[in-house]
This record gives sequence, structure tokens and C-alpha cells, in this order.
Amino acid sequence: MKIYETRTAPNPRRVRIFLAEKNIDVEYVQLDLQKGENMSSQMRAKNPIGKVPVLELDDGNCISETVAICRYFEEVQPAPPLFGTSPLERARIEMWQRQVEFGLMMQIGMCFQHTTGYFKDRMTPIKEYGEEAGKIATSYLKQLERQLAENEFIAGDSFSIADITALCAVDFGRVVKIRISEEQSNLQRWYQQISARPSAKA
Ligand SMILES: N[C@@H](CCC(=O)N[C@@H](CS)C(=O)NCC(=O)O)C(=O)O
Repeated sequence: MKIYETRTAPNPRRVRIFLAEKNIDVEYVQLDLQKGENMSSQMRAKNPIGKVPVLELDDGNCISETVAICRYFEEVQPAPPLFGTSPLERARIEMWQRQVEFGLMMQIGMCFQHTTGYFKDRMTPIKEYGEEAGKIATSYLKQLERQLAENEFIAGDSFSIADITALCAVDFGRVVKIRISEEQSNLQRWYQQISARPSAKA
């Protein structure tokens, strides 16, 4: 079993943290995204959209999409649960995970791609779109600040995949100068707590 990924990219980091939380070791194969190694014919055979991370099982089956990969490992090794256990908790975690992914992770990603031109060999960067995405991400942080005023973790009482997605998004936000502000004390408290987990070094 191996995972094709890129050390510096935020989505592969979500999988690494998830696996560190579960204490699962896998072989990682590094790809250089800027050189386009993720888009080679070999990689497109594993994931037609040419993105990382990609999990390749020993029987040759390939799974892409960060959350799909995490779900696979959650099924294989349920402890500790990172997608919830009761129907309500599962639904809450799914809800927050999706909102953080669309409201923060994706917006920061779009801000990065469209304002830096990092992937201009394979897409057309639109600066205004990138700037707007950055504003959406900054605005979404306000929602998280409110949520964390009432809850220890993003989806409630337990650490979950929603926290992993948010941590990776916030850390990647630095490259486009999107940060938690000094006044966002709940987010600051959460960020320090989650960053101090050993898995955050993954
Ligand atoms: N929805 C996918 C997104 C994957 C993705 O966008 N990966 C980025 C790295 S964080 C990538 O492979 N970028 C290379 C490219 O766009 O060429 C997931 O959740 O895994």
C-alpha cells in the first residue's frame, strides 16, 4: 500500500495527519506538483484528474479524494473514530467537514492558484477571482470563531476530520497571508490546541 503525495501540499497533509492520529504507517511516494509529475500518464491511470493524494492498495486498486481515502482507513481501523460514532455525531462531523472544505480549504486553494499563478502552465489564473476567494475564506473564519466559542472542537466535543481539514487550511493560508486574527481568541485557542497534537507534525 502506498500514497502518492506532495509534502508541502495541504490535501495530502490531511491524510498524513489522519493516519498519524490512527497510528497507521504507509509508504509515501513524493511527486513534484510544479513539474507536473502528478499529471503523468502513469498518475492519470491512478487518478484521472491528476491530483494528489492518491492511495494505491496492494491489489492495485486506487482511491483518490482526501475524504474518500480517510473514510477507507476509518473503515479499516475505526479507532480512534474521526468521523463520529452516533448517527448525530456522524452527521455533524460530515456537515462541518464539508463546510470547512468548501468555505475555507477550497477558497484558500483558489486564492493561492489564482493570485500566484503557481499552476499557470495548466490553468488560467484570474487574479480577481483569487482575491474574492481569499475574502470568502477570511469571512468563513468568522463563522468558525463563533462555533469555537461554544465548542471545544469544530464539530463539537470530539476531535474529528473537520479539525484536520481546518488546521491544514489555516496553515496553508499563510502562503496567501490569510491568518486567524489576534481578536479571534476562540480560533487562536483551538489552533494552539490542535497544532500541539503530535499528528500535526505529520
Ligand atoms: N478534492 C481533492 C483535491 C486534491 C487537490 O486539489 N490536490 C492538489 C494538492 S493540495 C493537487 O494535486 N494539485 C495539483 C494540480 O492541480 O495540478 C481532494 O480532496 O483530494
